[in-house]
Amino acid sequence: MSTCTTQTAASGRRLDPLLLRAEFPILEQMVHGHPLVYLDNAATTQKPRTVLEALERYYERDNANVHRGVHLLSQRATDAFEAARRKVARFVNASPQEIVFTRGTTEAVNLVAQSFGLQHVQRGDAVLVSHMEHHSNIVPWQLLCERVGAKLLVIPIDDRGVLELDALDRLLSPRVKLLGLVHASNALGTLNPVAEVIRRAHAHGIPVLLDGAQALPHAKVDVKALDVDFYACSAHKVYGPTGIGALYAKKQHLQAMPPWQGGGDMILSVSFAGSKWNEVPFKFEAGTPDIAGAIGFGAALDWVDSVGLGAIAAHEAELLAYATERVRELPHVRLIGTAPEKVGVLSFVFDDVHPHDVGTILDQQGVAVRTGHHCAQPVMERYGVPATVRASFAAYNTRADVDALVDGLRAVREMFRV
Ligand code: 7TS
Repeated sequence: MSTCTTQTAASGRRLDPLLLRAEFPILEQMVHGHPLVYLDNAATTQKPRTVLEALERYYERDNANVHRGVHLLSQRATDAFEAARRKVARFVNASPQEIVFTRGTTEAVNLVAQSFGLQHVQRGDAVLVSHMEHHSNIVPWQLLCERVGAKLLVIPIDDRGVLELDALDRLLSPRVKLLGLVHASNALGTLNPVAEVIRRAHAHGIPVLLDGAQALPHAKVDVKALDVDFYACSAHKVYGPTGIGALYAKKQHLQAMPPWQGGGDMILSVSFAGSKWNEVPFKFEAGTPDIAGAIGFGAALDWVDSVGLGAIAAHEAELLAYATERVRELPHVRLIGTAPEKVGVLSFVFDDVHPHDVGTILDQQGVAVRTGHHCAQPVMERYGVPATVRASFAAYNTRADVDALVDGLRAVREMFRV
């Protein structure tokens, strides 16, 4: 591993996945008569008891609207909500004013496209993304480009799923007004050399947005060291609740950007002659936010801190290496995504069995994997497949989970033997 600030950090601590499992009530259940083996963590992770308790405690004791009441419950709700913002900020080394709560990564990217994008991208300009983006870092830019008459340019990837940096250099030009890049690919697992990409883009004065949905749970993110302009993430991929996430943006960007949604909380004053915007980050948080969700997000980051991100990353790297080796041994299997730097995502296809059939047979054995295009259809098109089977790992997975996956895949092979 390199010493890059965003690489999976080496850690002296080791985690015990069996101890951690006990903190996740959902993992105790049986599925189709088998103990649940949950390997769909890139879609969403399960939630530890501390997160579930934080949600329950909020609704049982503190529920009230934030930023507006003088009464005690409203003050407690506001304090907890703002404490969660400070936790998110600390987790990525930002200041709390630079953290906007959103519904998740998707909404964070849309916010940047519709506010910063509309302000900076004009007819004849370009937005640059990579060939390994999730749809949520493609479609918002397509909508913007169609609206203003700009072009979407694409950085190619090689057969392993590694970003082609030489091609990036050729694509960087004064026309490009923003570069959007996935930090870790959900379909391939590739962990991109984001510090280097940001350095090259900034040398041309081009701001960079990173889609951190898959990186935040696995790699140390330091927005200051990266000097990244925008960082989008979702709580539910990092052991937190669904429907909440965050956008980090440099303060000077947030201050210069126009609001993208209007309503309560985002204003200082309103009159029919005109309105004045609230200070950042509230300017971008119109309406009652997902207060419980934000508090749950904070609790999830506390949980990750208590286990240690470095220990989680090291554990997942071990599982990925073991799973890669075992799945490779199976006949007629092709791995999709073999980059040297990866997070815990193993995508593959069988030559002769459709991924959906594989997924259905695995489910019958209690093994939950994702099959499909993973909202990354350009990646599927790049490898000439309609879909892949994807196993993705989290802190609570074990080698026994990988063995159950491989046993299930052997059963698939048996069934489809010709
Ligand atoms: N970006 C990446 C890289 C993702 O993996 C996802 C979700 C998103 C953005 C969108 O996140 P959201 O929280 O706003 O929905 N990825 C997946 C997946 O791989 N399977 O289900 C959702």
